[in-house]
Amino acid sequence: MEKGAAAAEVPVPRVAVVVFLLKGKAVLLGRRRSSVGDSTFALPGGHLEFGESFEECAARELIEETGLDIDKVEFLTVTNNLFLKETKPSHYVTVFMRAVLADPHQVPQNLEPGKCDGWDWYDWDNLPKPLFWPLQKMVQEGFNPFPIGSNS
Ligand code: IPR
Ligand code: MG
Repeated sequence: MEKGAAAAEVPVPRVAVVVFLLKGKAVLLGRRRSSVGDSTFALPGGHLEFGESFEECAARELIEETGLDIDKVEFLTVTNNLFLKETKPSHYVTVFMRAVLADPHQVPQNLEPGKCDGWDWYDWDNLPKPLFWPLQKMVQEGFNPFPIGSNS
């Protein structure tokens, strides 16, 4: 096999940026339609593109997937996730950001209906099931995306 062809078949880790979009005590979640995490509730976000900052990626993904303009975008944490049993085995380094709506009156739209059943706000104390497992793991470990001192 040619060197180039062999290299093309080697799977590589990818970078994803996802966003805890906070509204009062709630976060925005949508049920995924994907070869990874299908039918589980997950945060908006997606693949980091060449040259992007995490903040730029977060803002672009939110516009593309929900039509929402976001503000106060901040880095929270990063996880290393292997999805080896999924339909499409993959490996993602996932960067978790938080943000708020630029205009609190905005309503999320489902702009990528092939990838998501729809977006809605869910109270942090009453999250839907099943959550996408990397998010579920964070919740189980006590992760809280809200700023310290907020009323969540
Ligand atoms: P896109 O870029 O399609 O929004 O990606 P995604 O939402 O499938 O996210 C990919 C990373 C996940 C699987 C952690
Ligand atoms: Mg996405």
